[in-house]
Amino acid sequence: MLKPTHPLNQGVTASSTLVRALRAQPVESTPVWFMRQAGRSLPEYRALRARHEMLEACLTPEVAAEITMQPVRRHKVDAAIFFSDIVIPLKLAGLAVEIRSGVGPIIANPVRTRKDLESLRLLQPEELEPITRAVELLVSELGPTPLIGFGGAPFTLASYLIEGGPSKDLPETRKMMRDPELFQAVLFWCADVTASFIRAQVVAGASALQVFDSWAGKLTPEEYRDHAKSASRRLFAQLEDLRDESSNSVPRVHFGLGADAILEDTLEVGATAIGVDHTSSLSEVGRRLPGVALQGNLDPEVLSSSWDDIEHAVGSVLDSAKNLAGHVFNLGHGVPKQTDPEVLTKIVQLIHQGKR
Ligand code: 1CP
Repeated sequence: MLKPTHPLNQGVTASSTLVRALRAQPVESTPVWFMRQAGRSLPEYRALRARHEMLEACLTPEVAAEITMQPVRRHKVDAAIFFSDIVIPLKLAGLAVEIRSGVGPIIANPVRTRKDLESLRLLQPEELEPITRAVELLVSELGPTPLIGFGGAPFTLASYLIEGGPSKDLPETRKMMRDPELFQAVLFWCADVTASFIRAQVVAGASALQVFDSWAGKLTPEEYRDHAKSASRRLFAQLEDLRDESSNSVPRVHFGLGADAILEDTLEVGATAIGVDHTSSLSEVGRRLPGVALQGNLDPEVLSSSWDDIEHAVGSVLDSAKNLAGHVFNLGHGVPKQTDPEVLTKIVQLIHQGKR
C-alpha cells in the first residue's frame, strides 16, 4: 500500500495527462516525455556532472533530484523520469559496480557460476534510503507533474551482470542460457532486487513506473518465452499491489527495444501500458493490443533532421496514434546525446498545441 502522502493517492497527479493517458482515460492534450531526457544532451547536466561521478550523482539525493528536474524545467515535459540507472540495485546490493563515461556500467565480478550466484544477497530496506530520499525531494518540487519510477527488466539487467559490462552479442549470457536452471535463478534475483528498487520509488511518491527491457530484441520470441518471460512476470507480480486510494493500480509501462514480435508477451507479464519503439507502427500495435495505452515512438534519429522533417515525423506519430485507447508521446528509444535541446522543447510545444 502507498503512504497517504503519495501524490497519486492525494489526487495531485491522478488527474495529470500522463496518468490519465496511461490509464486509457480521455485527455485534453497528448502527454509527452522523452526516454533519457535527463542527462547527456543538456548543458546544465554536463555542468553538474563535471562535479559528480555518475554513481555519486545517482546516490546523492539532492544531485539526483536536481538532474531529474532539469528537463522538466527546460522542456516543460509532462513527466519526470527518476535520474538513476538500471544497475543501481546491483550497487546497492553490494556489488562492485562502476559507470564508466562513454562506456556504461562495468561489474567487477560478473556472475557466471552457481558459486557466484550464491554470493548475491537481496536488498535491505535501509539500503534504499538514497532512492527514497531523492524521490521525496522530487515529488514535493514537482507538484502536479508526475514522476516515473523505473528499473531494468531481469533479462536486460542480467546481461550486464553476466557479461560484466555492455556487450553487443551477449556471449556469456547466451552460454548461461544453456544451463536454464542457473540462468533462471540469476534472472529471478535481478527481478527481486529491481522490484525493491522500483517499489521504493513508487512508495516514496512516483506516480507511474516503467520497466526497460532494452535487450529483449536480442532474443528470438521463443528464447524470450523460454528464458526471460517468467522472470519479467516475477518482477511485475511484485508491483501489482501498488495502487492509489481508489484501488486503481499505479500505471506499469513495459518498454522493450526491438520487441515487436513479443509485444503481447510484454503485456501479458503484468504491464498495464506498452512502450513501443520506432520499428513498430502505433496503429498496428493498437489493433493487436486493443484497449491498451501505448507510449512512443518517434525515431530518435529524426531529431537531427531539419525542423520541417521533425514536424512531419511528429505529425505521423500523432496520426498513427489517433485511434489508440491512450497515447503518451515519446521517442522509440533514448535521446541521442548530440541532440539539440531546443528541438526537444519545440516538440513539446508542438504536441501541446495539438498541431499536426
Ligand atoms: O532520463 C534519463 O536519463 C533517466 C536516467 C537513466 C535511465 C532511465 C539512465 C542514466 N539510465 C537509464 C536506463 C538504462 N541504463 C538502460 C535502459 C534504457 C536504455 O536502453 O537506454 C540501460 C540499458 C542502461 C545501462 C547503461 N547505463 C548504459 C548503456 C550501455 C550499453 O550497453 O550500451 C549507459 C551508457 C549507462 C550509463 C548512464 N546511465 C544514465 C546516464 C545519463 C548514463 C551516462 C553516464 C555518462 O556516461 O555520463
